[in-house]
Amino acid sequence: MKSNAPTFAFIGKPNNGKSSMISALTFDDRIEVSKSVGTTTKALQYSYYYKQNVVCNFFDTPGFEQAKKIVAFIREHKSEYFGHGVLDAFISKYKQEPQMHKDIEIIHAVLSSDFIVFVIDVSQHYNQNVIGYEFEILHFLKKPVLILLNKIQEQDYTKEWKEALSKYKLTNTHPINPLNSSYKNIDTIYKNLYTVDATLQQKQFLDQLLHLHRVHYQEKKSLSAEEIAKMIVEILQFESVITFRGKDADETLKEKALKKYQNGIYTMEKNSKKKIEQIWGYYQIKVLDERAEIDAKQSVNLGLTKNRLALIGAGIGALGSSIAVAPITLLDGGVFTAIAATAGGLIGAKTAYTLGEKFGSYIISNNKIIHKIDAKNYNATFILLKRSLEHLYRLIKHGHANREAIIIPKNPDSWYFGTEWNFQRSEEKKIVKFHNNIVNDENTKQVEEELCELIEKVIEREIAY
Ligand SMILES: Nc1nc2c(ncn2[C@@H]2O[C@H](COP(=O)(O)OP(=O)(O)OP(=O)(O)O)[C@@H](O)[C@H]2O)c(=O)[nH]1
Ligand SMILES: [Mg+2]
Repeated sequence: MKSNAPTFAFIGKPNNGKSSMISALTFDDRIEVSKSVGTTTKALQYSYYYKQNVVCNFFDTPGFEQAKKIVAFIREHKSEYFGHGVLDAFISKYKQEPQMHKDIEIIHAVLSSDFIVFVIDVSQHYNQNVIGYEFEILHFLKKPVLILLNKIQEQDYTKEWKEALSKYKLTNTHPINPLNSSYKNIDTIYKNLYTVDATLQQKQFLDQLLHLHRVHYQEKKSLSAEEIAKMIVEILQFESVITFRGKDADETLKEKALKKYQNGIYTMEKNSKKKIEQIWGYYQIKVLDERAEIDAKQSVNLGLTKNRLALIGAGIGALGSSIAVAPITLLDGGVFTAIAATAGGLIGAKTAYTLGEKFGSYIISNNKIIHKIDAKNYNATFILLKRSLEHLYRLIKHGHANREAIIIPKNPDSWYFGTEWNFQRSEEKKIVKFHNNIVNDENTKQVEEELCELIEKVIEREIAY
């Protein structure tokens, strides 16, 4: 497949969105895109890989600078050569001249591609003097061309452009927006690529491209669900231990123990987020996570109320005194039930320990402070799940062509996954069952798989469509 993967050369005036298009199509933010004109300075090939195979190639190019000169050369010499030979002659003649290098690279890219994608900024008026020579080059090449009309949402001069294009028999035009990262939009762009005038054999590769891009997207959803489920299991099973000498643990030590537990959880979350960012091709765009710590506000917003938990049969009756620390009718994000220790005495709840207080519990036993999840804190799973889903939601909605930072606000009031209604009742039940099983170490593998399936469904329903 490698050598036969279809190759598309993206050409067009500077700043018209060529690199943005390739970035969106390859789901990769490592392609240079910027507001300034002339960002791409040489022709670069980006291969779209799926399972180590090249599915297709995209040539990103700068805009022609010497289009007029190229056209003059073609007009004067084309009768002396066969086919594209006149362009080879042009290259031979000018390859020593530094100011021609950019254009020669573009010619190389165009000649070695199966298809040409011409990106036009239709928020600008059509101007024959500015673009006419490019059209003439395209016309001369006689390669299958696809015209993508970009920035349509700014100003729309599509009509003028279409009229002008039709004079050069360039009629395969499609409006696009590389900044819209929805699956539907990207899939439409792939379907547009599919409309190029291709041979039977090329059509087979284009069929495959369309198919693989869809399979790939599906796979990213599954991988994300697996990663999130795995991370939650790890956190629910996580125990952090700190050993001390002497009779009792003092306050400083208790705080240290709690910090260790918190840091352990945050590290697991952070690593998981990083993996998800890579699954989705976010390597460079900054993710500004203002919600790093799990605090009371999040617990209240992301957890289920006591009534709702009771409604889905979470068996919260057993929580006892911890309910007393929960605000109003909300069962808090966590309960800090100090469990009677076999040795060393009992630690009272301290309001300063936010995470511990809302999330986990600890015991002191045999000169050890042991922190772990509170078995009855069902909301711990809801909180972790919603934090991960919010992160994924913000990544996917952002898109690769948009180079601004991705911001996850601290206050869950403005989160998509910040309401009570993100899950269906049956899903909430499954989440509670999952939590119960994991903390009691029962059917771990099976419930992890069930949670994974559930997450994938939520991703499909709420995020990636
Ligand atoms: N409003 C809007 N801006 C867009 C759209 N597509 C791209 N841009 C912006 O246009 C600017 C240029 O985009 P690039 O993708 O770097 O353009 P290019 O054609 O590769 O430019 P050069 O590399 O300079 O030739 C960036 O600031 C993009 O964010 C669009 O559909 N709408
Ligand atoms: Mg560019």
